[in-house]
Amino acid sequence: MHYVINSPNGDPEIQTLDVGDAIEVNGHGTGGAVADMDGDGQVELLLSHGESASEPLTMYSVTEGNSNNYIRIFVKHKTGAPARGSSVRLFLNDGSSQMRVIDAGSGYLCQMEPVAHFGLGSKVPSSMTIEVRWPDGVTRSFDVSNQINKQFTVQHPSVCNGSNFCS
Ligand SMILES: [Ca+2]
Repeated sequence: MHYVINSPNGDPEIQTLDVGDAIEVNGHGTGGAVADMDGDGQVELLLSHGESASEPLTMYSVTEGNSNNYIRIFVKHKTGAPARGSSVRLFLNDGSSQMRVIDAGSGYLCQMEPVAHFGLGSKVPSSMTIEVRWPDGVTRSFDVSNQINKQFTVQHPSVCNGSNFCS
């Protein structure tokens, strides 16, 4: 498993992560996905197995980084369903940004949760904004400065219901 960090010169750098117990060498076809299964703001790793065989799922929780900060954005389609295919860009007051696409399909035997999860590490930004772009091209920006370590929902503008993240 690999992850991306910002190197000291600001360029993205890919590093290998020791997955520990999650190295599973037995089983038929295997898929992997990450999702926050217990709502604590850290994603768990889910592995599916089996193809046509009956084999159990396995779930792994991480033991590091439980004091890291995060922000999670659940973008809804105008029908109320998860807005798969939407993009969410998070801008921090330090000038950095991150982008996530609400997963429309991950790969063989797996599907990620339809939430834009942004890990912030130890950062506590004094201000944050997001720009959401739905698959129909509608784009809106929101101030999310007070949403650190939370998950919140962004409604499609055509079905605003008075929520904070709807315009
Ligand atoms: Ca979790």
